[in-house]
Amino acid sequence: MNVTILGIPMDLGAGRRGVDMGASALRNAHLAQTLRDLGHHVTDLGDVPVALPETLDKHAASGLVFLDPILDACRATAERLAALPQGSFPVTLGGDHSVSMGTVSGNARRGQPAGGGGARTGLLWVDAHSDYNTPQSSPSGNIHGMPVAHLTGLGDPGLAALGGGWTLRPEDIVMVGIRSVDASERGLLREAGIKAYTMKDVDQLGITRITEEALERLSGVERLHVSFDADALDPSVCPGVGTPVPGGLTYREGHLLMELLSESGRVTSLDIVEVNPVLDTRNQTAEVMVSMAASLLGQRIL
Ligand code: B3U
Ligand code: MN
Ligand code: MN
Repeated sequence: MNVTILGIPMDLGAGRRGVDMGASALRNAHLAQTLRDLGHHVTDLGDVPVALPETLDKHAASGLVFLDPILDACRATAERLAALPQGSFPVTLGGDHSVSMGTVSGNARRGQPAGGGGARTGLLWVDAHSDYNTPQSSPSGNIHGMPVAHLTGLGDPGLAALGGGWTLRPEDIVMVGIRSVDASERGLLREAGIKAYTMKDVDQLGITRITEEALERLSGVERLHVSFDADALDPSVCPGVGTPVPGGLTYREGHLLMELLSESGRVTSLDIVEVNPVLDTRNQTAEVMVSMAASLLGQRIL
């Protein structure tokens, strides 16, 4: 496969500094070479330009923290991804999870005529958090807790317009690993009818059944994007994250999920986000996330 790596070194959407170094940490953990060793043709496009928080006024034009520079970075990300050749498999490296408003929109728009919206896209959101807050519901005001809501057209009109008129259908979203949802966010998720597998579901049903159900539910989509937040995995596996939540996916559950998705042959793009080297132990989180990408992209034991 032609794999294209693109970094978005942004921590403007997070409450803590440091995830801007995540893309660099993943490269340092030999992402490109690992994927080349699996037989892929890998091109690294480098990073999308992202403003440094030290150079910015937090609340420049509106009430949302760093809204304008986040919009700029997401727009630039979406444009780069939309312009890639059809059939390439983008691996996008965050950055905090607000980058996914750009990655999902750009991947949906690739190969579509200008102004033609986007391809019907399924989203597998692997995360401790559902990231379905709007600016109104958010208790923190951090935009990395809001990307999925904006992808479905809710929230700030500028962020919701990143798809250029295209939005994600709530029925095309499946979440896995969820164990932290804010009270008003829960209501929004219910209203939208988004399918979310919590850690309770993981314990009761197991990853195999969940993956099968998710793929069945998403059987009608043309493209399938996996957005993998490192905090979906247990903090003992991935300590380098800004908002760790106990009781996460084990190393084995994470790999099994990626292996089953790989076997399905359905996934067309991947995000790796929320890796925070400042909080990590000897780059462990980046190394684990590179191994997850390898499982998704065909690594087999035998
Ligand atoms: N739901 C909380 C916490 C949070 C969401 N995503 C992360 N943290 N990484 C919020 O701020 O919206
Ligand atoms: Mn997230
Ligand atoms: Mn998270």
